[in-house]
Amino acid sequence: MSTSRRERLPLAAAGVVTGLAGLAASLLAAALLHLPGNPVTAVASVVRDLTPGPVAEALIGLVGHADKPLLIAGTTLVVLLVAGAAGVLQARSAPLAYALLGALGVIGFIATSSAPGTETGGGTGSGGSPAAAIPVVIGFVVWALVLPMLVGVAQRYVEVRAAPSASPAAVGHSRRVFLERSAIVVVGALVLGGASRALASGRDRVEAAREALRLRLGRGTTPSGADLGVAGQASWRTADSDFYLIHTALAVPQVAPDDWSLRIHGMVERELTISFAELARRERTEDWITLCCVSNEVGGPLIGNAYWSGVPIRSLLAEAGVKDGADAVKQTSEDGWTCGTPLAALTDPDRQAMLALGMNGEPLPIEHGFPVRMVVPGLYGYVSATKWLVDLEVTRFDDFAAYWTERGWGEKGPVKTESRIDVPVDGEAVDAGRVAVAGVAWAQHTGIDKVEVQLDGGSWQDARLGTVPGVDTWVQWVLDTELDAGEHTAVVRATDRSGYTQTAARADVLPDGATGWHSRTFTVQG
Ligand SMILES: Nc1nc2c(c(=O)[nH]1)N[C@H]1C(S)=C(S)[C@@H](COP(=O)(O)O)O[C@H]1N2
Ligand SMILES: [Mo]
Repeated sequence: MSTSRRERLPLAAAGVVTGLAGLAASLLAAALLHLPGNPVTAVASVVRDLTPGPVAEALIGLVGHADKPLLIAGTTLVVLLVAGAAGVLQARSAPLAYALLGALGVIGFIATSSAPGTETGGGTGSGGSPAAAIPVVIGFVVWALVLPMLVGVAQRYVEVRAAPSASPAAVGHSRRVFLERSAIVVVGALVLGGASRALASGRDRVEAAREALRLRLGRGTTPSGADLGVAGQASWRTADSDFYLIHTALAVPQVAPDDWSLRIHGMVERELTISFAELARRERTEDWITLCCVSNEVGGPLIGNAYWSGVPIRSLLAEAGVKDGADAVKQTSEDGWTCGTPLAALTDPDRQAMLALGMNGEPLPIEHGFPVRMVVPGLYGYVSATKWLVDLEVTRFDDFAAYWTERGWGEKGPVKTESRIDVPVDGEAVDAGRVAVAGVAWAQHTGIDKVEVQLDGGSWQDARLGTVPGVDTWVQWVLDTELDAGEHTAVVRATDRSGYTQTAARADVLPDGATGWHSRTFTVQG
């Protein structure tokens, strides 16, 4: 049964209106979750990335700086057209309409999850980026709920109008019902859209405040010889955009410096409350420090090295006056996450534990804890690196449990000595001749003494180490070797400056960090 154009129009209109509602709902969800993008911008950026270079250049030549708004408008238009088609389809076959919507949802899902995202929830680390998919799912649900309702009244109107016996009053009534319902959905969509704009401007406001800060932060110069420059090896300094992200917050807290203050209390002589301006005026410390996550599997990516600038925690604790008997500092973030750090690690004059304001020469990126986070050399992030820090309580380990320790993770989290092979990657086919096996090794606050590589079960060979500025960072290593054609396996192990050589015994990340040797198997081409 084919529908005429006259019949299709109200159905398509119902579909488009429903599409608006779905889009508005997913924009609002994205804004509520403080995600960096939303399904529309994600799809638009995939379209941009898939557009062949010359075509993109020609288009940009044509429209100039309007390219981004046009891309987003174009993507929105396509989504609404598909939504209109789904409206027409819904009247004939609901499953087909949902399949069409579902396909659109899947595209949105793939686009959002391929955009650089955040690891949230689930353990202190690993896992996909579930938050990024939530807006797509919410948009889809709203769409799927509104569609049958609106198409139903549109269809009723079409039928009444087409019936030979219909009175003008009956036609008018069904039209009115259809228009009223559509208007309600449109108004709802506008309200949701407006709310999402308002929320997004909250993030923009904090971002603007961040960019307006003038903190005189050192960027740090990579020591010469630290970067061995092997292709595929993790760069010694981790760029902010490549730095792993771990937090339980689904919505990244948005804290403007002017609204921030830190309370230091508990077992202290004098309780302190410090504003951001006061903190920024204090004496600073800066250092290269490698941060890693206890959830990092052997060979995993949850580690990064940056130049951090901030205020020594030691000086603040001294000012507050720590009372006898305390052995821990409990931290609380703006979003209520908690962690506990051994007091000794924070008062140790040889350890640059800091309230960090800067990362690689810029104010902290919002998702890395803006405006203030903790950084403590030598400890896993979950027991030391509180982001969006607002509260420090001097206390005793016996008197509290922190977020992850309540969930079975170790109370104290000193970083375990580990090493990782970056190249060759597993299954890689490398050219015959000299092969560089290279990676990183770390034992923060102890330092790496030696890295050894074992090829095909042979003897351990010393790798060449990059230079490091101290004991708090990872070190790059490389072994240049000649290998015959065929399959090869490389294993790496590090020895730290306490003389400890990494154990081969595999331990799971739970409760206090993985152990074991990382290995890679690759092929040398004949
Ligand atoms: N507020 C808050 N701070 C937090 C966390 C968190 O969930 N919430 N996770 C911690 C963990 S487990 C790690 S490994 C580090 C990660 O810091 P990054 O996201 O800047 O790499 O932050 C720590 N600080
Ligand atoms: Mo972590």
